[in-house]
Amino acid sequence: MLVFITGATSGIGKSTALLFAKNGYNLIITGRREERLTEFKKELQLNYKINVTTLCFDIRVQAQVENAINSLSPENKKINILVNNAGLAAGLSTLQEGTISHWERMIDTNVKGLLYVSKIISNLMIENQTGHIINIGSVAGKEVYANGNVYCATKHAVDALSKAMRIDLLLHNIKVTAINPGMVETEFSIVRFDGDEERAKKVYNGLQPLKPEDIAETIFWVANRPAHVNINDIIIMPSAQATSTISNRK
Ligand code: NDP
Ligand code: 8X3
Repeated sequence: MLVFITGATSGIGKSTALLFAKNGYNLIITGRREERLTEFKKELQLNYKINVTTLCFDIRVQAQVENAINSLSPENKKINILVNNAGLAAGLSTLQEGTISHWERMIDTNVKGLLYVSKIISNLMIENQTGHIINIGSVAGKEVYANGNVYCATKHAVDALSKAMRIDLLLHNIKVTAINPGMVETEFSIVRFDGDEERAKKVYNGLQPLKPEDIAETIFWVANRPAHVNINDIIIMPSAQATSTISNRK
């Protein structure tokens, strides 16, 4: 079995790659940070008897996505599971005070990047008439919170695209699942606040957020349901978080 994971250099994507590796799946791991990909590949191949291929590309650039996936060997094009995980939030402010470059980064990564990857890989899956696409959405794709405007819009788009893909790929025996986490402690908030680690830490003050491993386990469980079962949609939250903005902080 072969799993293609976008954004495997950190956080949820990295934990997911590790869990699939531990269970003997071959991997294609992607991201922009080549050094991290190379190190991670070495670690995985040393510890588990699997094949790992790295693809370094910026998901926002369609030509890079296309060239990277087209460069795969015929064997590596037989992808069983695609985890559309690469994504980010940039900034947290009202729309009227928003930064246009932040908006473009989020839309280009979370929506357009996911589309570029999904188009090519769904066509590879169609050739084999089997596959499973797992999209990482967010609770921000289910509700809107103050100052979350464009990030929430991109994750609402992922929610809509997951539903659309499920319909479009139905006749090709390709499952589509959306997993929508609440707060997960990864590099997410550091990226959102442009590297401000102090501000990022405060997001999780007084509560236990999800760990990336929690999402990896959910992805792995979803991917291992029997052929006749599909999990359409999951919202997974820390026990201390009821909605995007209502949390039980000590
Ligand atoms: P991290 O910042 O830890 O990881 C993000 C991953 O996405 C990195 O591997 C990064 O790789 C990759 N990525 C970002 N931009 C690009 C790009 N332009 N091209 C290629 N790869 C890119 O965050 P998380 O693990 O938390 O985020 C993973 C997903 O989970 C995202 O879609 C996020 O929106 C979603 N999510 C996160 C939540 C959270 O609270 N953490 C909650 C709900 C959803 P590199 O920088 O090497 O390119
Ligand atoms: C990440 C969770 O609440 O920061 O998608 O939007 S949140």
